[in-house]
Amino acid sequence: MASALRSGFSILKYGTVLSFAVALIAYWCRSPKGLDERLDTVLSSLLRAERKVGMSNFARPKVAIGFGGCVDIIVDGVTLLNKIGLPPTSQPLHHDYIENAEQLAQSFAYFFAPGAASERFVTNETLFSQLVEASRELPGNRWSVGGNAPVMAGRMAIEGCDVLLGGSFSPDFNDILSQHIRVAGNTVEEPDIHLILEYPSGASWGPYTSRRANRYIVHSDDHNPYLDSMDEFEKQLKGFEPDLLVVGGLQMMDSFPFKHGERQALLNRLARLLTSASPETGVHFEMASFVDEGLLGDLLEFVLPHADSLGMNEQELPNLLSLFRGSNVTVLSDPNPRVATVLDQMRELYRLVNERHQETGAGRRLTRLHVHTLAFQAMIVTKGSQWKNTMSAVAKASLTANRHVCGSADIDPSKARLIMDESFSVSRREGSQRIPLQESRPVSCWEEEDYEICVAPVLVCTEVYQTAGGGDNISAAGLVLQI
Ligand SMILES: *[C@@H]1O[C@H](CO)[C@@H](O)[C@H](O)[C@H]1NC(C)=O
Ligand SMILES: *[C@@H]1O[C@H](CO)[C@@H](O)[C@H](O)[C@H]1NC(C)=O
Ligand SMILES: CC(=O)N[C@H]1CO[C@H](CO)[C@@H](O)[C@@H]1O
Repeated sequence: MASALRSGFSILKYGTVLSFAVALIAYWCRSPKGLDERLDTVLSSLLRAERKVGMSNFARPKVAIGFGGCVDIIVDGVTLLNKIGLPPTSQPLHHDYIENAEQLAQSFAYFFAPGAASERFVTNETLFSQLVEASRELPGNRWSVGGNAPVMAGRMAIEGCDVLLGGSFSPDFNDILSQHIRVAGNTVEEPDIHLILEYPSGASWGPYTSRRANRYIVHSDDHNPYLDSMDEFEKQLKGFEPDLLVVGGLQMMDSFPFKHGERQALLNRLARLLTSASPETGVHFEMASFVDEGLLGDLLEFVLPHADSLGMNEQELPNLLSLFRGSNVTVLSDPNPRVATVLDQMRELYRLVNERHQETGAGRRLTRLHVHTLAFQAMIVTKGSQWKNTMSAVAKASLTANRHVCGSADIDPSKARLIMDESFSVSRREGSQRIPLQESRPVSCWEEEDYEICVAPVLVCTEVYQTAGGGDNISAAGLVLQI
């Protein structure tokens, strides 16, 4: 595995060549004339908003991030399925986990057509090894450091933070991490591998055409589900005194065949760790693609109550909300929701989480909720809470979405388009106010009840380099300006 890893990282260098190749197959969409100017203004205004708050040059904020990490192999999803000779299924179907090739085809088809992000555990190791082998041989594959925690850690380090990263990595993995990242965890010989099946908007697989660019992820982890870096992380956390503690990567526990009581025991320990965090340390939990109701129940009990801040995408928001309402998980939601719909869901989630907090009197109050979607970024921040610079943070999150997906720190307006409408309604309730999208002031912020809401349009990247890891980069970028 280690030698493969090395050759894999040499492939990383060809990333630019590759992004060009990916660009060619990506769905090409130029803004009609007239909109170009509007886009330029939105871009320069977002950049101005981002620059408004610089990071202090004196003290680097300290951020502790757990858990886990992996090696990502990124391939074109349809090319991979064709390579292993998996024919398109006639029956798109949701499966909580994947036991065989047919279920893989059904599950992929289910998310591919709407273009919804998804991540599934593969119980069949033979199948998973076959997929990994096939991906290795696929021309144009890329390898990179993956997992929510390392990606967020990387982004935070680039943005000027000192990071304590809880995860167990192989020695060559440690070598390529930023000098501003200190690892707390065990050394493992064979890192867990995640297979990222990317697809551009308009890609087709048999009868299915994807409505937007996204990815379908499969993994068969041995280390990550056990949060095996937690001990070491907890030890080092004491002396580190972070400004922010971030928890992510818990979806690796989803549908994993734990022994009875094992998962609860792990999450109970995590809850104790979170409880022991100083009140001055903000706690952020990054949601993910969860379908395991047992695990979700545990998260609501052991993790959510200890977070001041939550980050999630347009799939994860309705899922979490549904659980709070006492209903089942929602496996698939609209991948292109309207602003009003998302804001209503955010208000309700914010209210329900804080009502529960009041009832139980335990844990922390939720004071920050960040939702990233393809078309826009939205954030709720409680007035008078510790989170600063909400407007700039939302602008930065929006810019990061383009930078990540296009794979370039410099934003090229010819590779971007605005898909948010020219104005949006603040709620689906009748008679709600409409807010125009002003090019020269693209981030709209206003106050309601005890919180502020900010919404920023995303300059949606039209030449997709990579969607996987987007949420992590975006969430981390937003947080950096707020601590
Ligand atoms: C696991 O996958 C292999 C390879 O696709 C297949 O031959 C086998 O039947 C699968 N096992 C189960 C239990 O489905
Ligand atoms: C919710 O899940 C349960 C158990 O999986 C199932 O029996 C029930 O039909 C589901 N309800 C809805 C509304 O989907
Ligand atoms: C594609 C992209 O820009 N992703 C970035 C996400 O953040 C990591 C740091 O963890 C960068 O290395 C990636 O370039």
